[in-house]
Amino acid sequence: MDTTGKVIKCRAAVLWEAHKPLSIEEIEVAPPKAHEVRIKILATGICRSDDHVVEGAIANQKFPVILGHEAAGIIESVGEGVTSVKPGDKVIPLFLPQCGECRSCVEPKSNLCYKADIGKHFGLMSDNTSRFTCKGQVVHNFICTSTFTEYTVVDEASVVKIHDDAPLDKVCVIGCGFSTGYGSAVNVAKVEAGSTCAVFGLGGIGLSVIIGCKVAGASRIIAIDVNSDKFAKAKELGATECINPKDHENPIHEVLQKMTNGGVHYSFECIGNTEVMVSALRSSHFSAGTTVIVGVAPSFSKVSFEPMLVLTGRTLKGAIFGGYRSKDCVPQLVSDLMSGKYEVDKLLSHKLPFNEINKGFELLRKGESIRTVLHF
Ligand code: CND
Ligand code: ZN
Ligand code: ZN
Repeated sequence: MDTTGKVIKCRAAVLWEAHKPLSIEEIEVAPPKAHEVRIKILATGICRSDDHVVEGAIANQKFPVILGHEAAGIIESVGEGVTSVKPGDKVIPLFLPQCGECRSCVEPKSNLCYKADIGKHFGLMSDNTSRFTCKGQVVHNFICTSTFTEYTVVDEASVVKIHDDAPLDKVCVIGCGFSTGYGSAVNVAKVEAGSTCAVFGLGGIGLSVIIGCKVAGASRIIAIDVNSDKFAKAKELGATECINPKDHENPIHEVLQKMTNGGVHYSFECIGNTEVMVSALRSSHFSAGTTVIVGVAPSFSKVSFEPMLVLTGRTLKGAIFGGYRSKDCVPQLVSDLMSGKYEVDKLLSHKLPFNEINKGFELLRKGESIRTVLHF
């Protein structure tokens, strides 16, 4: 049946308010307006950033909302003026858009397109309306994507065509976890061969940082987590040593300083914990070290440290989506995965039917899963 131009009724996981489970509902998805596309989502992963909204850590998110920002699917229909994709194309939705026209998109050093909703959480399309309704109520979107639904509508700047043969249940992780972590190592830190790295937090993001450090040729990759169950996988992916701060009396930065004779070259915070951000900074060499903040800390939280820590020459930086310009880079990341440059299988720990989405969140909270991929 041709659904072009029609409202589609389908299943979606609606979060009516923070601190509640997601609720599987029938929603209506309006057709795409000009420069928008409607996507049939076929696989979507659960990332900690989705859970931050459920936990209420992202304070300004508008409700009700359809979460999800790591996915792959097929274009169902396109709005007027859309030229980069057509119905039937395999695509990845981009939580970090690339409009190609704004100040960031024309600045060679930036990747944070002005169309991005990160930190703003307006949760609406560019005409300030939503394409989702449920029980007569407007439902907001989440960081330009909303993938916990059978169908979603996104701006053309927030979608990119990928290889026709791409395995969607794998490449969905390129929509966030893999690219964010891998890019933080290779683009943001620019890890060099022979260097020493420390990765704090071994979820989907931290493990992807490890993959990036290994591809870059780091000689030591020290993996840190309070959950030692995460160590086996970290080692399989390239960690050379694993440490649990709970096993040490001294602060973790002192342990790392000692282990590395004065600090690591690169440290990465992949948790979203402001104290660990400072530990990561203290773990790096006082003059040659670089620390990358990858984790998302709760809204309004503050990081505090003595300026001397950076005055001596350390670099502190952060990035969204691994510093990648999403439209330019995602198709290549998919092709590199298909040609075996890296593999993501170890990140995809669980697979669940969409209706069991709350179980997927539970697995993440209990530290049992890396990525749960939901299928429809
Ligand atoms: P996930 O929860 O899977 O992993 C976090 C890991 O940190 C777990 O293994 C925890 O056991 C561990 N941990 C928790 N507290 C500590 C601690 N004090 N010391 C050491 N280890 C600890 O999360 P994820 O990998 O899906 O996401 C990680 C962060 O990245 C999270 O904050 C998420 O919101 C953020 C993120 C950033 C971006 C971006 O573009 N920068 C995109 N998506 C997610
Ligand atoms: Zn994410
Ligand atoms: Zn832009």
